[in-house]
Amino acid sequence: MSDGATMLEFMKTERDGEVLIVTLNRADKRNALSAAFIEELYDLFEWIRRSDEVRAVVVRAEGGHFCAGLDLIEHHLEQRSASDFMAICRRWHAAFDAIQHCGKPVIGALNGAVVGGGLELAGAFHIRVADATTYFALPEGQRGIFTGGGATVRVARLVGEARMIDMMLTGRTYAGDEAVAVGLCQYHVAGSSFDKAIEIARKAAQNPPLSNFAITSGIAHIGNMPSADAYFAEAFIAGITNTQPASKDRLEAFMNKTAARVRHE
Ligand code: 1HE
Repeated sequence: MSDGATMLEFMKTERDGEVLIVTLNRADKRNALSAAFIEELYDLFEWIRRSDEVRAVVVRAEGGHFCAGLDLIEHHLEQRSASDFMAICRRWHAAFDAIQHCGKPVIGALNGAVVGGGLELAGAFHIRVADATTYFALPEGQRGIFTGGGATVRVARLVGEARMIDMMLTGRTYAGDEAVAVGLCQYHVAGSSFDKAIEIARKAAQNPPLSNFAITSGIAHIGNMPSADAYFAEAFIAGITNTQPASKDRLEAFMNKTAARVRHE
Protein backbone atom coordinates (compact mmCIF):
# COMPACT_ATOMS: atom_id res chain seq x y z
CA MET A 1 0.00 0.00 0.00
CA SER A 2 1.67 3.22 -1.12
CA ASP A 3 -0.86 5.46 0.55
CA GLY A 4 -3.18 4.63 3.43
CA ALA A 5 -5.98 6.43 1.62
CA THR A 6 -6.12 4.07 -1.37
CA MET A 7 -7.14 0.54 -2.18
CA LEU A 8 -9.38 -0.05 0.82
CA GLU A 9 -12.48 -2.27 0.61
CA PHE A 10 -13.73 -2.17 4.21
CA MET A 11 -12.60 1.29 5.34
CA LYS A 12 -12.31 4.84 4.09
CA THR A 13 -9.58 7.26 5.09
CA GLU A 14 -9.30 11.02 4.92
CA ARG A 15 -6.89 13.57 6.30
CA ASP A 16 -7.54 16.37 8.75
CA GLY A 17 -4.08 17.93 8.80
CA GLU A 18 -1.85 15.56 10.75
CA VAL A 19 -4.82 13.45 11.87
CA LEU A 20 -5.87 10.47 9.77
CA ILE A 21 -9.59 9.71 9.98
CA VAL A 22 -10.35 6.02 9.44
CA THR A 23 -13.99 5.10 8.87
CA LEU A 24 -15.13 1.48 9.14
CA ASN A 25 -17.22 1.07 6.03
CA ARG A 26 -19.20 -2.16 6.19
CA ALA A 27 -22.35 -0.70 7.67
CA ASP A 28 -24.66 -3.15 5.87
CA LYS A 29 -23.10 -5.88 8.05
CA ARG A 30 -22.78 -3.59 11.10
CA ASN A 31 -19.03 -3.45 10.44
CA ALA A 32 -18.63 -7.13 11.31
CA LEU A 33 -15.02 -8.23 11.03
CA SER A 34 -14.41 -10.79 8.29
CA ALA A 35 -10.98 -12.34 7.82
CA ALA A 36 -10.32 -9.97 4.91
CA PHE A 37 -11.35 -6.94 7.00
CA ILE A 38 -8.80 -7.95 9.66
CA GLU A 39 -6.06 -8.17 7.00
CA GLU A 40 -7.00 -4.71 5.79
CA LEU A 41 -6.81 -3.30 9.33
CA TYR A 42 -3.37 -4.86 9.74
CA ASP A 43 -2.09 -3.40 6.46
CA LEU A 44 -3.53 0.06 7.13
CA PHE A 45 -2.04 0.34 10.62
CA GLU A 46 1.34 -0.95 9.45
CA TRP A 47 1.21 1.86 6.87
CA ILE A 48 0.25 4.33 9.61
CA ARG A 49 3.19 3.12 11.71
CA ARG A 50 5.56 3.89 8.85
CA SER A 51 4.02 7.26 7.97
CA ASP A 52 5.91 10.39 9.02
CA GLU A 53 2.92 12.57 8.15
CA VAL A 54 0.23 10.98 10.29
CA ARG A 55 0.57 12.14 13.91
CA ALA A 56 -2.73 10.83 15.32
CA VAL A 57 -5.65 8.67 14.18
CA VAL A 58 -9.41 8.77 14.74
CA VAL A 59 -11.37 5.58 14.05
CA ARG A 60 -15.13 5.95 13.54
CA ALA A 61 -17.77 3.90 11.75
CA GLU A 62 -20.38 4.27 9.06
CA GLY A 63 -23.92 3.43 10.15
CA GLY A 64 -25.62 3.16 13.50
CA HIS A 65 -23.22 0.65 15.05
CA PHE A 66 -19.48 0.87 15.52
CA CYS A 67 -18.74 -2.84 15.19
CA ALA A 68 -20.69 -6.09 15.67
CA GLY A 69 -17.52 -8.13 16.20
CA LEU A 70 -16.59 -11.38 14.50
CA ASP A 71 -18.33 -12.00 11.17
CA LEU A 72 -20.44 -14.79 12.62
CA ILE A 73 -21.93 -15.77 9.28
CA GLU A 74 -18.57 -16.12 7.54
CA HIS A 75 -17.36 -18.09 10.56
CA HIS A 76 -20.39 -20.39 10.48
CA LEU A 77 -20.40 -20.94 6.71
CA GLU A 78 -16.69 -21.67 6.47
CA GLN A 79 -17.00 -24.56 8.95
CA ARG A 80 -13.53 -23.75 10.25
CA SER A 81 -11.43 -26.33 12.06
CA ALA A 82 -9.87 -25.54 15.44
CA SER A 83 -6.52 -24.90 13.80
CA ASP A 84 -8.14 -22.69 11.14
CA PHE A 85 -9.66 -20.54 13.86
CA MET A 86 -6.47 -20.44 15.91
CA ALA A 87 -4.77 -19.01 12.83
CA ILE A 88 -7.58 -16.46 12.45
CA CYS A 89 -7.17 -15.41 16.09
CA ARG A 90 -3.45 -14.90 15.58
CA ARG A 91 -4.23 -12.53 12.69
CA TRP A 92 -6.64 -10.60 14.91
CA HIS A 93 -3.88 -10.37 17.52
CA ALA A 94 -1.44 -9.10 14.88
CA ALA A 95 -3.92 -6.53 13.54
CA PHE A 96 -4.90 -5.18 16.95
CA ASP A 97 -1.25 -5.12 18.07
CA ALA A 98 -0.52 -3.13 14.90
CA ILE A 99 -3.17 -0.62 16.04
CA GLN A 100 -2.02 -0.41 19.65
CA HIS A 101 1.64 -0.16 18.70
CA CYS A 102 1.43 2.00 15.57
CA GLY A 103 3.28 4.68 17.54
CA LYS A 104 0.55 7.28 17.14
CA PRO A 105 -2.39 8.02 19.44
CA VAL A 106 -5.49 6.19 18.15
CA ILE A 107 -8.81 7.65 19.31
CA GLY A 108 -12.07 5.73 18.86
CA ALA A 109 -15.22 7.71 18.06
CA LEU A 110 -17.79 5.12 19.08
CA ASN A 111 -21.51 4.76 18.45
CA GLY A 112 -24.12 2.03 18.79
CA ALA A 113 -22.93 -1.50 19.42
CA VAL A 114 -19.29 -2.02 20.38
CA VAL A 115 -19.63 -5.72 21.02
CA GLY A 116 -17.57 -8.90 21.06
CA GLY A 117 -14.71 -8.46 18.62
CA GLY A 118 -15.86 -4.86 18.19
CA LEU A 119 -14.89 -4.25 21.81
CA GLU A 120 -11.64 -6.12 21.21
CA LEU A 121 -10.97 -3.70 18.34
CA ALA A 122 -11.90 -0.65 20.41
CA GLY A 123 -9.77 -2.02 23.26
CA ALA A 124 -6.71 -1.63 21.06
CA PHE A 125 -7.32 2.14 20.77
CA HIS A 126 -5.64 4.43 23.26
CA ILE A 127 -8.70 6.58 23.97
CA ARG A 128 -12.36 5.65 23.51
CA VAL A 129 -15.13 8.25 23.24
CA ALA A 130 -18.75 7.08 23.56
CA ASP A 131 -21.88 8.97 22.53
CA ALA A 132 -25.43 8.59 23.81
CA THR A 133 -26.07 5.58 21.56
CA THR A 134 -22.92 3.62 22.44
CA TYR A 135 -23.11 0.37 24.37
CA PHE A 136 -20.51 -2.26 25.16
CA ALA A 137 -20.99 -6.02 25.49
CA LEU A 138 -19.25 -9.36 25.22
CA PRO A 139 -22.01 -11.68 23.94
CA GLU A 140 -19.62 -14.58 23.36
CA GLY A 141 -21.24 -16.79 26.00
CA GLN A 142 -24.65 -16.56 24.35
CA ARG A 143 -23.17 -17.31 20.92
CA GLY A 144 -21.39 -20.37 22.29
CA ILE A 145 -17.97 -18.99 21.51
CA PHE A 146 -15.05 -17.29 23.25
CA THR A 147 -13.10 -14.09 22.71
CA GLY A 148 -10.21 -14.53 20.28
CA GLY A 149 -9.05 -11.02 19.47
CA GLY A 150 -7.15 -10.16 22.61
CA ALA A 151 -9.99 -9.33 25.01
CA THR A 152 -8.64 -11.67 27.68
CA VAL A 153 -5.70 -9.26 27.88
CA ARG A 154 -6.99 -5.84 26.83
CA VAL A 155 -10.59 -5.86 28.08
CA ALA A 156 -9.60 -7.66 31.28
CA ARG A 157 -7.07 -4.89 31.88
CA LEU A 158 -9.65 -2.20 31.24
CA VAL A 159 -12.47 -3.52 33.39
CA GLY A 160 -10.91 -6.29 35.53
CA GLU A 161 -11.39 -10.05 35.32
CA ALA A 162 -14.51 -10.28 37.45
CA ARG A 163 -16.46 -7.73 35.42
CA MET A 164 -15.32 -9.29 32.14
CA ILE A 165 -16.47 -12.74 33.30
CA ASP A 166 -19.86 -11.28 34.26
CA MET A 167 -20.15 -9.60 30.83
CA MET A 168 -19.32 -12.85 29.05
CA LEU A 169 -21.50 -15.14 31.15
CA THR A 170 -24.57 -12.91 31.28
CA GLY A 171 -24.36 -10.68 28.20
CA ARG A 172 -24.53 -7.63 30.48
CA THR A 173 -24.24 -4.34 28.62
CA TYR A 174 -22.67 -1.07 29.75
CA ALA A 175 -23.36 2.42 28.46
CA GLY A 176 -23.05 6.09 29.33
CA ASP A 177 -21.35 7.28 32.50
CA GLU A 178 -21.34 3.73 33.86
CA ALA A 179 -19.18 2.66 30.91
CA VAL A 180 -16.74 5.43 31.79
CA ALA A 181 -16.80 4.47 35.47
CA VAL A 182 -15.92 0.83 34.77
CA GLY A 183 -13.15 1.78 32.33
CA LEU A 184 -14.65 0.76 28.99
CA CYS A 185 -14.26 4.31 27.65
CA GLN A 186 -12.70 7.51 28.91
CA TYR A 187 -15.32 9.97 27.62
CA HIS A 188 -19.11 9.91 27.28
CA VAL A 189 -20.43 12.90 25.36
CA ALA A 190 -23.98 14.10 24.81
CA GLY A 191 -23.16 15.22 21.27
CA SER A 192 -20.92 13.76 18.58
CA SER A 193 -18.24 11.29 19.66
CA PHE A 194 -16.43 12.13 16.42
CA ASP A 195 -16.22 15.85 17.27
CA LYS A 196 -14.74 15.01 20.67
CA ALA A 197 -12.37 12.39 19.21
CA ILE A 198 -11.01 14.78 16.59
CA GLU A 199 -10.51 17.47 19.23
CA ILE A 200 -8.50 14.97 21.32
CA ALA A 201 -6.53 13.75 18.29
CA ARG A 202 -5.61 17.27 17.16
CA LYS A 203 -4.36 18.05 20.66
CA ALA A 204 -2.37 14.82 21.00
CA ALA A 205 -0.85 15.36 17.53
CA GLN A 206 0.90 18.45 18.92
CA ASN A 207 3.05 16.33 21.26
CA PRO A 208 6.48 15.26 19.96
CA PRO A 209 6.14 11.94 18.08
CA LEU A 210 8.67 10.24 20.35
CA SER A 211 6.64 11.21 23.42
CA ASN A 212 3.48 9.82 21.83
CA PHE A 213 5.28 6.60 20.91
CA ALA A 214 6.55 6.23 24.48
CA ILE A 215 3.10 6.91 25.96
CA THR A 216 1.05 4.74 23.59
CA SER A 217 3.38 1.71 23.66
CA GLY A 218 5.57 2.09 26.73
CA ILE A 219 2.89 1.92 29.40
CA ALA A 220 1.36 -1.26 27.97
CA HIS A 221 4.71 -3.02 27.67
CA ILE A 222 5.81 -1.94 31.14
CA GLY A 223 2.52 -3.27 32.52
CA ASN A 224 3.65 -6.76 31.52
CA MET A 225 6.86 -6.56 33.54
CA PRO A 226 7.76 -7.32 37.14
CA SER A 227 8.34 -4.06 39.05
CA ALA A 228 12.15 -4.15 39.03
CA ASP A 229 12.19 -4.63 35.25
CA ALA A 230 9.45 -2.04 34.83
CA TYR A 231 11.47 0.59 36.69
CA PHE A 232 14.48 -0.21 34.54
CA ALA A 233 12.45 0.07 31.33
CA GLU A 234 10.79 3.27 32.53
CA ALA A 235 14.17 4.85 33.24
CA PHE A 236 15.41 3.78 29.81
CA ILE A 237 12.37 5.22 28.00
CA ALA A 238 12.51 8.43 30.04
CA GLY A 239 16.23 8.73 29.43
CA ILE A 240 15.63 8.84 25.70
CA THR A 241 12.32 10.73 25.65
CA ASN A 242 13.10 13.37 28.26
CA THR A 243 16.36 14.39 26.58
CA GLN A 244 15.06 14.45 23.00
CA PRO A 245 15.75 17.62 20.99
CA ALA A 246 11.99 18.20 20.60
CA SER A 247 11.59 18.67 24.36
CA LYS A 248 14.26 21.33 24.72
CA ASP A 249 12.21 24.24 23.28
CA ARG A 250 9.26 23.25 25.40
CA LEU A 251 11.34 23.16 28.58
CA GLU A 252 12.94 26.48 27.70
CA ALA A 253 9.49 28.01 27.14
CA PHE A 254 8.46 26.80 30.58
CA MET A 255 11.57 28.33 32.12
CA ASN A 256 10.91 31.62 30.27
CA LYS A 257 7.29 31.60 31.46
CA THR A 258 5.92 31.54 27.90
CA ALA A 259 4.56 27.99 28.10
CA ALA A 260 0.97 27.30 29.16
CA ARG A 261 0.54 26.43 32.83
CA VAL A 262 -1.35 23.38 33.99
CA ARG A 263 -4.75 24.65 35.17
CA HIS A 264 -7.95 22.84 36.09
CA GLU A 265 -10.88 24.42 34.25
C1 1HE B 1 -23.61 -9.57 11.03
C2 1HE B 1 -23.12 -9.45 12.33
C3 1HE B 1 -22.02 -10.27 12.70
C4 1HE B 1 -24.77 -8.08 12.11
N1 1HE B 1 -21.55 -11.12 11.77
N2 1HE B 1 -23.09 -10.43 10.15
N3 1HE B 1 -21.22 -10.41 17.65
C5 1HE B 1 -22.51 -10.42 18.04
O1 1HE B 1 -22.96 -11.33 18.68
C6 1HE B 1 -23.35 -9.25 17.61
C7 1HE B 1 -24.25 -9.67 16.46
N4 1HE B 1 -25.02 -8.58 15.91
C8 1HE B 1 -26.08 -8.00 16.56
O2 1HE B 1 -26.40 -8.31 17.71
C9 1HE B 1 -26.85 -6.98 15.80
O3 1HE B 1 -26.61 -7.17 14.43
C10 1HE B 1 -26.50 -5.50 16.15
C11 1HE B 1 -27.01 -5.19 17.58
C12 1HE B 1 -25.01 -5.23 16.06
C13 1HE B 1 -27.20 -4.57 15.15
O4 1HE B 1 -28.59 -4.88 15.12
P1 1HE B 1 -29.48 -4.42 13.86
O5 1HE B 1 -30.89 -4.79 14.19
O6 1HE B 1 -29.18 -3.00 13.54
O7 1HE B 1 -28.92 -5.26 12.61
P2 1HE B 1 -29.22 -6.78 12.16
O8 1HE B 1 -30.53 -6.83 11.45
O9 1HE B 1 -29.03 -7.73 13.29
O10 1HE B 1 -28.06 -7.03 11.14
C14 1HE B 1 -27.96 -6.29 9.94
C15 1HE B 1 -27.08 -7.09 9.01
O11 1HE B 1 -25.77 -7.19 9.57
C16 1HE B 1 -27.57 -8.52 8.82
O12 1HE B 1 -27.18 -8.93 7.54
P3 1HE B 1 -28.30 -9.04 6.34
O13 1HE B 1 -27.53 -9.53 5.16
O14 1HE B 1 -29.34 -9.99 6.86
O15 1HE B 1 -28.83 -7.63 6.18
C17 1HE B 1 -26.75 -9.28 9.84
O16 1HE B 1 -26.60 -10.65 9.53
C18 1HE B 1 -25.43 -8.57 9.73
N5 1HE B 1 -24.63 -8.73 10.93
N6 1HE B 1 -23.85 -8.52 12.98
C19 1HE B 1 -22.07 -11.18 10.54
N7 1HE B 1 -21.45 -10.19 13.89
C20 1HE B 1 -12.21 -13.27 17.41
S1 1HE B 1 -13.49 -13.83 18.29
C21 1HE B 1 -14.61 -12.54 18.47
C22 1HE B 1 -15.89 -13.07 19.02
C23 1HE B 1 -17.02 -12.12 18.80
O17 1HE B 1 -16.91 -11.11 18.17
S2 1HE B 1 -18.51 -12.60 19.52
C24 1HE B 1 -19.62 -11.31 19.17
C25 1HE B 1 -20.29 -11.47 17.86
